[in-house]
Amino acid sequence: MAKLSLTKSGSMFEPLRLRLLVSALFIVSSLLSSRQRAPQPVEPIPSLRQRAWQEREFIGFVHLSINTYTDQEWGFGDESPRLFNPSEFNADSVVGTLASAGMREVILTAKHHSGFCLWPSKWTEYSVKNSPWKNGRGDLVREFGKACKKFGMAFGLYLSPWDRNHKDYGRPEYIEYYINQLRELLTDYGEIAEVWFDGANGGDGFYGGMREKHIIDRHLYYPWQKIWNLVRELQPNAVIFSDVGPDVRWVGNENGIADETNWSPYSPVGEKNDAATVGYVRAEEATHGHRDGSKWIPAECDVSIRPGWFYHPQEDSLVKSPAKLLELYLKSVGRNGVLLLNVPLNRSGKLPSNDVHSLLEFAQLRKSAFGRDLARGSSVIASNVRAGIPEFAPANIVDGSSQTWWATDDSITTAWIEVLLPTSSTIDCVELQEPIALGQRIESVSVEGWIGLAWQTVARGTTVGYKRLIQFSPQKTDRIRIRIKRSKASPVISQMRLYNIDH
Ligand code: FUL
Repeated sequence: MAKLSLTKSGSMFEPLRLRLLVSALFIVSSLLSSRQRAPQPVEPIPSLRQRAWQEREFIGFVHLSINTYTDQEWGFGDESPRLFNPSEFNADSVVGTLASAGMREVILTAKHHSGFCLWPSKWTEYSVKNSPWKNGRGDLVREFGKACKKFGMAFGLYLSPWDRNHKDYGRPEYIEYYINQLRELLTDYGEIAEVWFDGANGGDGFYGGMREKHIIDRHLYYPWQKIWNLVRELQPNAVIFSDVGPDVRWVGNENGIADETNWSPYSPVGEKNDAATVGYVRAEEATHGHRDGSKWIPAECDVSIRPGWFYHPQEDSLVKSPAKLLELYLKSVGRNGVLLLNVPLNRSGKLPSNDVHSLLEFAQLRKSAFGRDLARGSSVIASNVRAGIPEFAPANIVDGSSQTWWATDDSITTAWIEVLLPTSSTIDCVELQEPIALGQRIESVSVEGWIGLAWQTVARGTTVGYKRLIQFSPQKTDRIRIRIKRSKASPVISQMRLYNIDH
């Protein structure tokens, strides 16, 4: 009986099952073939945490320490913690202002070279717990972390590897101390998005009263791999910054500027063309990265809004202007980098008013420069479309989404893509984006405008990467063509935007 009913029910549902099976096979095979149809990534490629970091684009750096009260840049390590008193500090007001300026992450100098800690570390007495601020009960790291959460900002920490206060600096005991502090910061303060390992290391200092010079072997003293493994273990989403990555590299200068050619692939090289490490790297190579670099280590372009990193009253008149900040933005974010702009807190723990003014005006300038994309609504044609299918259509570059792309067939490494604007417009800047999940591919482009009755080259550029802004003298036109002249593999573009920056 049982057998009979099985056969019976089997025969009843067989055509349906067959249909289901056929449609499932169809879905799986079309998914597979669309995956095969997509261009293969060109190694190296970014991790998810690196992509999230790059998309933040504009990061704030906040320098505050005892230096703020002693008018120093590098505290010696013997300055009294009693000097530290940012009595009007309000984290919401600081972080809120940085958020209004368009920053999406804030990195705080939890400990600078003097060794003074902005949180009450249980591993040292040289911290806020021995300062008059909040009667020794304050915790800057805690307050910044909470405010960042409130304003939807990522939160990063700078923990100086060099410590001019610690008696054991230069000995193995200090490494234990350093790791304990790192563990404390990465355990007790919620989600940390970036850890900043500075390259300045070793020299003279207080060192618990010895007042000596402690020189360390940069290759041997810090167990970097172990330190980075700890970051991975405690904060798997955090990017690690240093001269050699592993996630984010120093751009090689403190002017906030990447080279026009800027590869995220990078193979760090030591100063004498030997092995590189933190504090020992050929800085000039970091400014452009390497076409054939073996690791994906994009550039972070750090710069201060003032000459110094810490607050000095005599620099109140030397705050960078909004126009200067826009120039830096174009030379960092607009060159496949991330802009890390330092704004120091003053002695009362506030953002100085000139700096706030400049920051907010800079935000306005960006809005006016990039608020209107003249390419939206254009029709787009290209010399080649991958497999001739809509999934890779040229129109994807003006749809406002970086999830869709124009791609060509695999054999193609030179191509053009042309945008026909809805109306003739004055244009002085092109923005291009590659979907970096597929690696960095494009090496050389030119921008052409249909002017008079002919195509004219209005600008040339090299690498694109996550974002490239190419400026040129204003051109009135209704047709812009991007020529890809060289590419490591078939070019893929996710977005193209057109602006009139200098209107
Ligand atoms: C440098 C430090 O020595 C400066 O004081 C500052 O913190 C800057 C961001 O990094 O290496």
